[in-house]
Amino acid sequence: MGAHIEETTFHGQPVLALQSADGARALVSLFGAQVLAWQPARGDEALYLSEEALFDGRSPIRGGIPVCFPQFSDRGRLPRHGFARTEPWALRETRGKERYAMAVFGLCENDQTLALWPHAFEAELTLALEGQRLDVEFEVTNTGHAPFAFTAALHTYLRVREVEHVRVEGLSGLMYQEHGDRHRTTHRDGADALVVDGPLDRLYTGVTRPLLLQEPHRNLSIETEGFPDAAIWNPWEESSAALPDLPAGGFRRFLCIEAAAARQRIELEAGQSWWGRQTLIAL
Ligand code: TA6
Repeated sequence: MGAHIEETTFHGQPVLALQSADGARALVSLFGAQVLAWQPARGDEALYLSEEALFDGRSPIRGGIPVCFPQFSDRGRLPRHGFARTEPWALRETRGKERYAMAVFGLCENDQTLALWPHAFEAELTLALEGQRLDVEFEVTNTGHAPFAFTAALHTYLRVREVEHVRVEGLSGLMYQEHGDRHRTTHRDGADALVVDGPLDRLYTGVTRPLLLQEPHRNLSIETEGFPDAAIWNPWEESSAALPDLPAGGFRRFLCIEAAAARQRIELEAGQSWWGRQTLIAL
């Protein structure tokens, strides 16, 4: 039996439901080409999706893997995280004959994006699902006649039972900046592992090793290619109050570990492409 891929709806929004031959499952909204859910072949749902998430086809969806492009966070004049997560993407290709399930989504400039960011581009998000592994690739091509620069991230909400019982290994010795630090002071992470016991909003740079999310009952590895940075975010109690699409206590159920190209803007000449990948493996 091969994989199974089906266009359907979720909270009234068009989504693609994928299942690999070995039973791994994922759900991707065409709005934002956003992975909303991923369940490996063996194990529980691995992504957090807020019970209060909005599915109005305009607002960002709180959870899963939002695509941040052409701007990460508030590092520029565009709306936070850019416009990719609030644009309808096109389903370009699906592949389900093999054991894995794969889908490609595409977005290019339109009147809305040109009004915000005057550049012609082609963005592609490719998702591949099999076994314990979810691969998400993001490619940007400059289809215009002049160079442009952008920042980007896959803003992954990893579902956890209790964020205070989580450890993240792989960040030790790396440099990071705290979001909101106007001076953008750079710190070195001296801890053996990152633990979450308060609001956390950091951008780590030079992330070349896989990261390991550890919980008492399971581990999950996060590997990237092409993304030099990693953003780590949990709003904790204080900032959660300002997020109406996050239920009370919801901050305890996720940690965002985001593959990012954010510290340095990526510059593309006309016709050039950039590519990055985030791979999640449920161990
Ligand atoms: O990735 C961290 C971050 O930039 C935080 O500063 C916080 O704003 C978070 O993203 C969520 O942003 P959102 O626009 O989805 O509420």
